[in-house]
Amino acid sequence: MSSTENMVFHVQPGGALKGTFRVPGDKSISHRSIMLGSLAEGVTHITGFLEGEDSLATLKAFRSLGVTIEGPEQGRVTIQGVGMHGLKAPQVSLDLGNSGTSMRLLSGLLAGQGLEITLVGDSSLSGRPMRRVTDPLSKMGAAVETTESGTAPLTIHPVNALKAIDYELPVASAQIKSCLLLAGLYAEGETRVTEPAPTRDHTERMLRGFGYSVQKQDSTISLKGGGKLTACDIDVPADISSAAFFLVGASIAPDSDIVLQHVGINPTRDGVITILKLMGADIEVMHRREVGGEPVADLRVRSAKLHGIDIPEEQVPLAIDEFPALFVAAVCAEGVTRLTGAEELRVKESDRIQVMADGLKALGADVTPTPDGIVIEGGVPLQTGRVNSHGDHRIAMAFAIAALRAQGEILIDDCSNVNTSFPGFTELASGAGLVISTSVEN
Ligand code: SPQ
Repeated sequence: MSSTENMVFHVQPGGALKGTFRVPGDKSISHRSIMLGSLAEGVTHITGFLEGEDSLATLKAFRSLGVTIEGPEQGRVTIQGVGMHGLKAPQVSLDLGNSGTSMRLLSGLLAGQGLEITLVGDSSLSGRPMRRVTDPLSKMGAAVETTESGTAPLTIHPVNALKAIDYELPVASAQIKSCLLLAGLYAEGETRVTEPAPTRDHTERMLRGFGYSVQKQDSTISLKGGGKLTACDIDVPADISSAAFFLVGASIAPDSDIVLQHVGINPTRDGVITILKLMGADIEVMHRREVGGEPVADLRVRSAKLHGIDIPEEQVPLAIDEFPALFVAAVCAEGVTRLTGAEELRVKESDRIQVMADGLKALGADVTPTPDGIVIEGGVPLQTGRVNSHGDHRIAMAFAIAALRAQGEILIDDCSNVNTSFPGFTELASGAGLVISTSVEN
């Protein structure tokens, strides 16, 4: 498909979700597995790797940096680690597509390599704020250049050495934290990062899995530079952010009953379960286990009568990517749902507050965006209509599941980026009971 073509989802109203299935691998963990496997000594074997465009962009970037990577084949990837200092200068710019995680984490990981490297992205990624990483990196002695407006392309210039810093994150962001910890691997001294609220901790967990010592005291995470990573095997669980569409879909569609297998339920990612349960959802967490340092479970979800809530602010970073789906749950709930403290949603792949509010209004819902959240008056039936996802994968999938409770067909424009995080979404959703088809318009 060319970038000028429009992939449209056509979703028929109603239906129920049924069955037992596994959604694709966790995007955040897949990115990190390639990054740390590449820098490790020895061979890393990954299973359950997400074969989506975002994690593939990270994989291709490391190939361009001289790492031999086999796969992915049915989620299996083998990395011949080059060690902490084995990366080579790429011949071309590294194209990270739509992936904020790739760009922000790589800017830190590459800042101390002594190589000249340019990172580029698509139009959405080129509009997202990058000074949040380049400012603290420059305090470490890195030379990472942005455009005048603080966006990509980013050019990383070689520097002699990085020095550790003690940094308080101005926003709760796992990408800034991870960027600085990865730069800290190459810094002299102890890098310390303090978070205003807990954010996903996959980088810390995986560094420990590769044998690197990472300390955590209260809200401060620290590590010393100059160590090494030792290859290991990684089993990537199913992505709770992809599971979220089915958690919401099965909750709102009458007569639904599904089991989502092997879902990562890391406590820094499980806000969607907490919030849906507060709204009255029927979610059973079964067979809890730990796989490679990450908690995993099967989730049984049955339809339930949801009610509106004030979403606790401490849950916001723990559910940050699940709000497009949660807004759909709130529209189908009785009463008012209020979200506050979520201004970060405005700087994702799209402005997720505005784009969701525009689309939900077009479908007849009663929603009012606010600077840091939204107020949703639930219980107003969704009508037929056409909405625009603005190339944001999570918006496209949220509107697709909204059709389960709509009174007519929903058409969704600009859906090709669903492949960034959830390849095979339409097939899997159809198998579960959503009546969805696609067309391509010029
Ligand atoms: O990678 P990208 O584009 O930033 O992806 C998103 C998503 O919805 O898939 C955000 F738009 O997830 C981020 C998430 O919001 C992935 C992530 C990570 O893997 O560290 C952390 C979060 O971002 P942030 O800015 O809050 O740190």
